[in-house]
Amino acid sequence: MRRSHLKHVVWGLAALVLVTLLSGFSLFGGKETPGGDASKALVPPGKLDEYYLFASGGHSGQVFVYGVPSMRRIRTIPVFTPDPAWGYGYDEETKAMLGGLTWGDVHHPALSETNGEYDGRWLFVNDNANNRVARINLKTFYTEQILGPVPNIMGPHSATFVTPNTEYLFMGSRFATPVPAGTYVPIQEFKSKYYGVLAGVKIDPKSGHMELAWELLLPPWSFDLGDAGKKVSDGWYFLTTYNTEEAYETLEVGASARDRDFIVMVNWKEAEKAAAAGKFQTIAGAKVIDPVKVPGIVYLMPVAKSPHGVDVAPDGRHIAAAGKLQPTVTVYDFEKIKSAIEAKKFAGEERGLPILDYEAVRVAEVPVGLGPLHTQFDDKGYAYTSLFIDSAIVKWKIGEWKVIDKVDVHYNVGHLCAAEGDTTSPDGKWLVSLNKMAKDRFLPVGPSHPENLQLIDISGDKMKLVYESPVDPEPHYAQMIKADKIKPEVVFYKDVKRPNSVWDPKDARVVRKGNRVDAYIVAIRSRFIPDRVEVNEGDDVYFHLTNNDMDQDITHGFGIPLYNVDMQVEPGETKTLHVKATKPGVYPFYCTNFCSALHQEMQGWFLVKPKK
Ligand code: CUK
Ligand code: CUA
Repeated sequence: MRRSHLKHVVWGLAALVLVTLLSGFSLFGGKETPGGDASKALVPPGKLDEYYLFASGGHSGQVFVYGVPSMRRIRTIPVFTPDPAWGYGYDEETKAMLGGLTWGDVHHPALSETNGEYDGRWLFVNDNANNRVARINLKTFYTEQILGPVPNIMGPHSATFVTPNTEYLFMGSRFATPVPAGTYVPIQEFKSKYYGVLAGVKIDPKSGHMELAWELLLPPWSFDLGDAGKKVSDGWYFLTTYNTEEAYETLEVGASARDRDFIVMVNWKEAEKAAAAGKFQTIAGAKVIDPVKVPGIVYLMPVAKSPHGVDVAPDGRHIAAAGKLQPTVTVYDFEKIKSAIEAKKFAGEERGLPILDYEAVRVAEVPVGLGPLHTQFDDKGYAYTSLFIDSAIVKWKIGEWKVIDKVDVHYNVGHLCAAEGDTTSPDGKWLVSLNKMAKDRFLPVGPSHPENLQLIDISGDKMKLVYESPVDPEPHYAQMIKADKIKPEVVFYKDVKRPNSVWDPKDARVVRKGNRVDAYIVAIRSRFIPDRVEVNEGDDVYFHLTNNDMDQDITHGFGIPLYNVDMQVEPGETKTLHVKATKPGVYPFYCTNFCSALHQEMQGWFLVKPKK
């Protein structure tokens, strides 16, 4: 056996052992579980929390909103999944936004930023399943836009991490596929005809509107996590990769064979210029740039095999890549990266993309422990890294590169989230550990346990576990923003020009045009006006409901039994619900959201006359 072969076998075996460890949750259960100092999390009734925590809901397709430090769950925001509690996906507007898809896989929420600080305007999230991103308006906590499915990209896991002035968010593909999506190419041609893609999504600074600007055609690697540069590294985007082996079978071994993968660095300002200069081919309507043909956009930095998180420190200068299969965090210095690029200090290339010399750009390999995944930062120059296998969080200092504190979490932490943690000035104070397993921490609810959000006080020298909160599947990442930065609306704007609104009961009406019936209905405690809509079997019926109770928290619902519809209309809002009157009979429509002492009386009749 040739030596290089032997080396591969050894690495393959080592990888297999690590992979087994990674998936061996049960090996690490049952450790002593000290309680926390819950008094620090106490927010007395009637008092408000200091921070909002926005946690992704994973394959629930939702976003969960918590208050910190109480860890009280305040709201669930439906994004990619219909939710009758909000009528989301039932009324015409949100139904169109979902485009027939009924789930999504939300991994990484990103708060909008101005000058590298959260500005409290929007929250962006990705859908790893259906190649989409969404924007939530933090004035209303409504999902306002869903962009996608974005062409050519498959599984945008490494999204949504916004740039310091919310110019862009990026979607990097986790799954290499032929392009455009929908193209069939035999899997044996994976290396030559499958691609990874990074999409640059431009965000309108005023409206937050997202638009696909350009894409980069990349090798068939898996792009895992990303982070935007800031301060000195502003203008760059960093991505971790795995499977630079380009394996397409038994990935758990095949994608872990090499001892090095890459951090991919993208100069998005150069990509923007290339798109403007027409240096692209159009694929499925997208401007696709080949970075091999347009140098200066993409560089590679060697990193220990199969890294997971990549996180840019508040100084913008230090970039931390967590090892996943190696017990270290590799830290790069952007000043060195810049010099290396300027001096063209390359250590060869891979697939035509220049590789920076590892020794020239790396400043430290911090020995942190087993299964490092993600890193967050505080206000004092400390970094906090989650250790999935060790079920712990370690604290280390930038510049000293050694662990100075460690706290157990319960159990198997994925991401962690520090107060204002992705900004240029984190707050310190609080850290939330997003644990994948809860096992013995809560009353059992069957074979599956909830996930566990654990609150850790990071204000002192020692990290202290304070509190914990169960959560439904499945937060991957979260961001925590100072509560006073968000100023939600009290009621919706009473827009008298809105075409389908009716503000005066005397304008309420039912209008027929052929087979189409439009019912313009006013909801006001505790009536629907009109309260009778009579149609013929087969009609297309549009219920336009305006909530004229301009009083906060007075929501009216509108549900029709057996027609499988429910919408929710907030004060000042008008929404439209369509039903095809396929079932003859008498169907009471009723208010589904408790609104007054006479809520039960808030009812009307949907009368469907049978065809003769
Ligand atoms: S993550 Cu998506 S697999 Cu570590 Cu950002 Cu959980
Ligand atoms: Cu309106 Cu209940």
